Amino acid sequence: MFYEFLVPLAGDYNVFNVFRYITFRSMGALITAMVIMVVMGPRFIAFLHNIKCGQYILSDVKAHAAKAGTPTMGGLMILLSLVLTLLLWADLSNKYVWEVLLVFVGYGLVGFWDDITKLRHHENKGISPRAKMAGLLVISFAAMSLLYFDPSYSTKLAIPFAKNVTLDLGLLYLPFGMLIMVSSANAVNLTDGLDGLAIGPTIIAGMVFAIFIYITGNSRLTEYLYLPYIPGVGEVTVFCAALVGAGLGFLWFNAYPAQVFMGDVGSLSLGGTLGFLALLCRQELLLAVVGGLFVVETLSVIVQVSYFRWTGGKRFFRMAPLHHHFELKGVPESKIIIRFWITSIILGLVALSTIKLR
Ligand code: 57M
Repeated sequence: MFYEFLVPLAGDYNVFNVFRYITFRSMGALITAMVIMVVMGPRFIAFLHNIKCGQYILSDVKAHAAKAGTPTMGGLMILLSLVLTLLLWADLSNKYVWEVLLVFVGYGLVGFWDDITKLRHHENKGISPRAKMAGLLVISFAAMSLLYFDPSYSTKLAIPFAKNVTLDLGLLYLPFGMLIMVSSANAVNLTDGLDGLAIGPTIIAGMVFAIFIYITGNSRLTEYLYLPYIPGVGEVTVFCAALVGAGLGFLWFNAYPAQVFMGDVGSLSLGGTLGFLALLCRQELLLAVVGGLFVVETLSVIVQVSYFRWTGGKRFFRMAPLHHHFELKGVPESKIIIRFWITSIILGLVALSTIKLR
């Protein structure tokens, strides 16, 4: 909105020229999203309490019993603050802004449907896995079709650390992209089991993608850095910045001991969107590094389930996903969270180091 209303005034008042710059609007978006969250948070959490959105706690990990009744569906706040911020700061004529919103809101609605169903049943039983997957696939298909038929996009995968090596997937790029989005959403969902554990790495990934996306939309930088140039995609930096701001604002309340959980409405929307951001800046494989922590958590479940089947009932970890293993070993929750964040920061830096290393 600022872009549409204030940039035309730049001819008469030079000062409004700053609203042209993606960097300026991104900073504005980050601060706006964070302020909306911090101001709205206490009222929204009280509202969730009032409408009895308390989390049902499974009894497997004893330390979690004290968390019973903590309101969930805090992801709705992230959704609201991000959409409002984008309407204020983004160039609304940019198609990529609407595409990323489609994934973010679409995945959020599927998560919301699951959360509401769990609350209605007063236990942890949400919609069927099949219905959930169908919802996520429909949205992923719509988003991937938009990319696939976009002349600015190619179906060639960039290989991290390699300058001239690409892998052309052709029509397979469509299901590949859908797989990336759905896996990323599920990986963030699995990780969301300790206070601040999912939102911390999401904020870091948001920062890393803000940099990659800004570069991808800038012809001079892409030429210098041998990265793919996609005109117009740079505007999504404003979305990434709003994501970081809303994430920080959510962490304000989700930090240990949490006053609110994000629910599936938060974990699915954030996870699916991280996958789509990787597709938008053509760094699909690098997502495994940026979101390395989510990958490790998911792998721990795969190892646990496979080992259990293979050995006829033995466990590899005390419990999966990995954070539960450390909890059951007696590591305090806040220590696990901060160590996982440290790991994420290092992985984010490794991902950034690939910018020049190609
Ligand atoms: C979501 N949800 C949390 C909260 C959050 C296949 C299997 C590995 C699936 C997995 C699973 O169900 N994962 C999905 C995990 C839950 O959090 C809610 O869910 C939302 C995210 N979807 O926003 O609303 C609990 O997590 C805790 N929490 C916090 N702070 C937060 O900020 O403390 C969440 C957010 C909350 C709260 O206690 O109630 C969850 O863990 O349920 N299943 C598991 O993760 C289970 N693992 C398991 O069964 N492992 C087995 C096999 C299958 C691999 C094994 O190791 O043998 C664990 N789930 C629970 N307890 N609750 C087991 C221990």
